[in-house]
Amino acid sequence: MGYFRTSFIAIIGAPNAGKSTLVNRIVGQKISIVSHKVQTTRTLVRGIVQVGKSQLVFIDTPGLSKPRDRLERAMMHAAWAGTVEADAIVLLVDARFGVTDRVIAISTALQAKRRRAILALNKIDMIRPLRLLDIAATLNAMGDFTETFMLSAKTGSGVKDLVALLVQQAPKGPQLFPHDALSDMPMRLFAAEITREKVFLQLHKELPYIITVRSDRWEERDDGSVLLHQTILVPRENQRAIVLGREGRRIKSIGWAARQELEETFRRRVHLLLAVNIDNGWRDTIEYYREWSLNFHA
Ligand SMILES: Nc1nc2c(ncn2[C@@H]2O[C@H](COP(=O)(O)OP(=O)(O)OP(=O)(O)O)[C@@H](O)[C@H]2O)c(=O)[nH]1
Ligand SMILES: [Mg+2]
Repeated sequence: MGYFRTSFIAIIGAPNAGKSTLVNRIVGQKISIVSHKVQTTRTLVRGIVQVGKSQLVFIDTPGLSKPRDRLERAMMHAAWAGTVEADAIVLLVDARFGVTDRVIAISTALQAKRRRAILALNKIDMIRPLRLLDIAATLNAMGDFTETFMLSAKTGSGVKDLVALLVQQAPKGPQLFPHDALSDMPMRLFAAEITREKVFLQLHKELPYIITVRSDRWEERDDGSVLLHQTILVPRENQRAIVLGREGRRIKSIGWAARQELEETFRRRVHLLLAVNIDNGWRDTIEYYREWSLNFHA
């Protein structure tokens, strides 16, 4: 009675287009962190949904822009690598900004790689319908898109239609993940991502970019709770002081927000111990790249 179908779908686009929001929306649970700042996503994050006998694996990717250093180079490399393992590509565009140079560059790069993509205009809750038609027409005249969708990852409007098409187009294939799997990211790494998201939400300017978060210890306790030790790494002493805040208020607030979400995500009590250490070299340390499955030599 019908074959099993499996499809890998890469969601690509400029930073801040709403890629992670879309993947979370489709999966029905947060598996990839989101913020209002660009370059929140640092590596490939896979979100899984099963619809009947089709399993769709969505690959959330770092936003495509011009890399300025090793980490960003590795991020861009990962994003394009995500399209190589994908059966389908969705180019997600922030409709508020329309046809930007960044979007043109991505569309051109897709053509150079001879990959056709589905075009999805996002954030339609924020923009007039007429403007959308304009953007869709301009992009379709320029790039090679198989379909165009207009949606809002935030409200969910239009998302079902995109998923329905992807199910319909999924190629025959084996079931690769359990039917109820949501993501393939290890718990410790996702736990670090949750805290990193709070850093993105609560710290400003360049701070979120020069910081990383590491889960050092994950200890299961007899009472069912988890003791989690994490370290926030910052390059310099004065930045450490900012992360700590006056009388430790900032770090307390970051820790509080992270713990709330960790408890919700893992459905158990979490004791979170957050340290802030100085490490000037994490951006050039191969271990971090390995942990995130990023290519240090990209
Ligand atoms: N109004 C509105 N906001 C949205 C929508 N989708 C995403 N956002 C917001 O856009 C911002 C960026 O969302 P992300 O999902 O982090 O974007 P991203 O493309 O993953 O960004 P990077 O990982 O940095 O490349 C967040 O503040 C989201 O809440 C949408 O459909 N409507
Ligand atoms: Mg993202």
